[in-house]
Amino acid sequence: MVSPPAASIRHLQHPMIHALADGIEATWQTYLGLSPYPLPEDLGYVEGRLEGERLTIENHGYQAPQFRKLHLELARVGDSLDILHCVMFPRPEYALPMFGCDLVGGRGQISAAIVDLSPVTEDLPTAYTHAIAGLPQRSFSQERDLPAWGTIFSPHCRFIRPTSGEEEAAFVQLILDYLTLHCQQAVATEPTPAATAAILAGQQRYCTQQRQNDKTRRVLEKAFGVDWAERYMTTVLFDLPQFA
Ligand code: BLA
Repeated sequence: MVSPPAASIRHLQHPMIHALADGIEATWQTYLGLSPYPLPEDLGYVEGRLEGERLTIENHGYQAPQFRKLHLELARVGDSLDILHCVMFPRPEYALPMFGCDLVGGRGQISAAIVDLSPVTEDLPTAYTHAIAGLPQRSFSQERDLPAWGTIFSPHCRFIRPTSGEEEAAFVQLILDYLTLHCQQAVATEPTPAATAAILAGQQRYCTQQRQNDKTRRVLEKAFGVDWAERYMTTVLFDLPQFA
């Protein structure tokens, strides 16, 4: 068991972000054997300034037998921008997709809510597509288009702008459904060491594409500078194992 920190910026964030952060951690605790993941020492909790506003970043890192790194990041720019970012990096002996989600919003409105189980080798395992097909159908009034770098995402990727508290709650549930089935599949998966090189290449491709998200990069560059943003994106947000 890993206890949540006593104080967390989620208490100040948009309620959708607070609810999802709690739900992600509860799901991890329920299904996975967690231990702490050491983040680069100076990057666990970070404060900077973005156009006169304070940018606060709070990182939570865990690992599990099937996962090299479970990363939940909460960030807040003044009172105007709230962010939740979560990526689960499987150990490279496990042929598992990448779970990723991002919530971005400000001033009471979430503008971007995205979740995917992204394949790293060919298509998603059939057990995943069956499990996803069994989930409740959910529709949202504002679907958003993926950016050009989003070639890594699966056909099951959902990207919306929620338009009501009901849609916010439904999207949190959709994300937790994807997360739950991923944890259930992962603990039932045997490692395949022979596939390690192909899996690592797929994770590398995922990270290369994600690092092209200029919207994320711009927020980090404005607050911390170009070099810091590059280091943060390559060592904390989208890193690979040291031996890769
Ligand atoms: C969009 N991400 C954004 C936006 C901002 C950030 C400001 C624009 C919001 C909007 O278009 O409404 C910022 N996101 C951040 C920052 C961090 C962050 C600063 O996570 C971390 C410090 N992004 C991810 C992951 C996915 C992802 C894991 O980190 C998907 C699995 C997707 N974010 C994503 C996408 C967009 C986005 C697809 C829209 C990009 C676009 O429309 O160009």
